Amino acid sequence: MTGKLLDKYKKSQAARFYRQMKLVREFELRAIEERRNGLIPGFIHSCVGQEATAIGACEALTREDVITSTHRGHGHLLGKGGDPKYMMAELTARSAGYCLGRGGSLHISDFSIGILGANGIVGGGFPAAAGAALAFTMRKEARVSLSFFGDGAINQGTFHETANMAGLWKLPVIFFCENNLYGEGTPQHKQAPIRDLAIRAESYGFPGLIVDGTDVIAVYEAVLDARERALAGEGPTLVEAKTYRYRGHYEGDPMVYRDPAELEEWRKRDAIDTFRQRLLQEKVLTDTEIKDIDDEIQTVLDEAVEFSAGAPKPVAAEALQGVYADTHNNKVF
Ligand SMILES: Cc1ncc(C[n+]2csc(CCOP(=O)(O)OP(=O)(O)O)c2C)c(N)n1
Ligand SMILES: [Mg+2]
Repeated sequence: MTGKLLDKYKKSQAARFYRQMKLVREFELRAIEERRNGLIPGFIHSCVGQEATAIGACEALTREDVITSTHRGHGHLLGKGGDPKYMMAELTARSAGYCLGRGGSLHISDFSIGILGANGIVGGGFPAAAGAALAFTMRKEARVSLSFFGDGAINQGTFHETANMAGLWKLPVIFFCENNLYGEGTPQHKQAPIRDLAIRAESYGFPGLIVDGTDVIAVYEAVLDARERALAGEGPTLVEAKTYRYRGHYEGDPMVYRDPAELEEWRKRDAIDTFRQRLLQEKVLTDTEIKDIDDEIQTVLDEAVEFSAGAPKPVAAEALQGVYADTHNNKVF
């Protein structure tokens, strides 16, 4: 974006971009710490470094729009309005969590705010996102669905089948690729014969564009445009955000497959640091106002951890409850 933030955005919106990105970063760092402390069992795939993609995209959506997320989904879920308290409770396997403590990090959903689910299956979100978009079209509702996925997932058959149908039927769906250059330990150039994944959109009859995934405003504006296209009946857009994960594929990953210098290069463009600098330089926020936001986030996370640590664990006798869902009657058994 050229020009100054306040030429286009209210102070409250500019502050919100910062607050939301910082919430994601701090949520991840706290989850990593609590995992080390033994409070969180199981895997965590953190999105530290990718905050601008999650927040830029989600800020462009309304509460009624829906998302599908991934195994690296905490940022998407927080961005769409997920409650850190119930997310942390789910990560800590407590019955107060989003999935009653039975799903963990990879299975958080909240239909009431349009989170159709994180997903442990790479490429699993595409068909659900298109299905939701088809429902919106049939019901004539002005809503869109956005599917988050990685550079690895775009090579799955589900992407190609869904993109073809969504392109053909001009569904209001946004395919949002977080190209963080790796799928587990495999560099992107060893997974696909092209660097710019956005070009794949052309073969399905819709536009593909590339954005700087470290620039929250660039991401926001790209998704806003894609949303307008979708609502105008012009069909899907593929947005490829170039980004980078700072930590391993999962917590504990020895990361032998990448050069530490690469990480250092990306850190220099850190989305949160550069946006904070911009807020200060353009006098959108003062140091004190930024500190107040940072402090508020720590309070939110302290409360989330305290709530989770004090919450009961699921009991074995109830393990078979909630296994089947009757979505017509909104009941689980
Ligand atoms: C269908 C399927 N195949 C393989 C896996 C194992 N797996 C988990 S994450 C991952 C890599 C995904 O890479 P990418 O889509 O780039 O997402 P990122 O981890 O970089 O966010 C793989 C292969 C899986 N969970 N599901
Ligand atoms: Mg990746």
